[in-house]
Amino acid sequence: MTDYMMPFTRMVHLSDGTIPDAPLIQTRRLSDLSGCFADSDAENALSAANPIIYEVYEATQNPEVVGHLRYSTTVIRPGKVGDEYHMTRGHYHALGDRCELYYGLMGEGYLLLQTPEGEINAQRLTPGAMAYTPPYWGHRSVNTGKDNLVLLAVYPADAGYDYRTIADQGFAALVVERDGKPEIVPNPRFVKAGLQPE
Ligand code: M6P
Ligand code: ZN
Repeated sequence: MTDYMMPFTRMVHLSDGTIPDAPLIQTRRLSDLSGCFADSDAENALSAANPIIYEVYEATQNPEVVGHLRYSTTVIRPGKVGDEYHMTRGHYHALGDRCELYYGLMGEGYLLLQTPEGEINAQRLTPGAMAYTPPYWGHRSVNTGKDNLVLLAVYPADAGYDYRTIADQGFAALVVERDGKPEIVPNPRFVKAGLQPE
């Protein structure tokens, strides 16, 4: 007999992106993003304060199997480390052929994507923007605004996370402030897939 899972609804507070009855809330501080920002002196200067960079409100703990979806909101606080804007750690999916949809709720920024070979793509995130991460693209979101960047993410529940590749490679591009405006510039420390850092 079919074992029916019960339907459910979660409310997203449209004033701040929080999900009050989220079964899991993850808080990512600067120390959780150790080595992600390019300017290590700026990172060290902020290490005592260890600010919150973003929070993830997991709306489901659906089983991590094909057929299910998971969804969450991400709230990225405004700010920079050196001249690099606050961002998520970023990941590839453990099952590389799984995709993801982001829906911008508040604030402004970018969904920054890359292939393992280092092709970069940036999709602007604003309220109402639906940005699609196709299979095999690594992805991270970046807050370039003065307020929180809030987005809803929906993805196959069996996608999983590969953080290792980003930790080893870095991202091929950085989103930095230049003359008061965001610019996407090459990351000199990026390591292409299959190559060892010098
Ligand atoms: C989005 C989704 C989540 C992810 C979160 C933070 O909400 O992509 O799956 O966990 O962003 O990103 P990261 O896991 O890279 O820190
Ligand atoms: Zn993802």
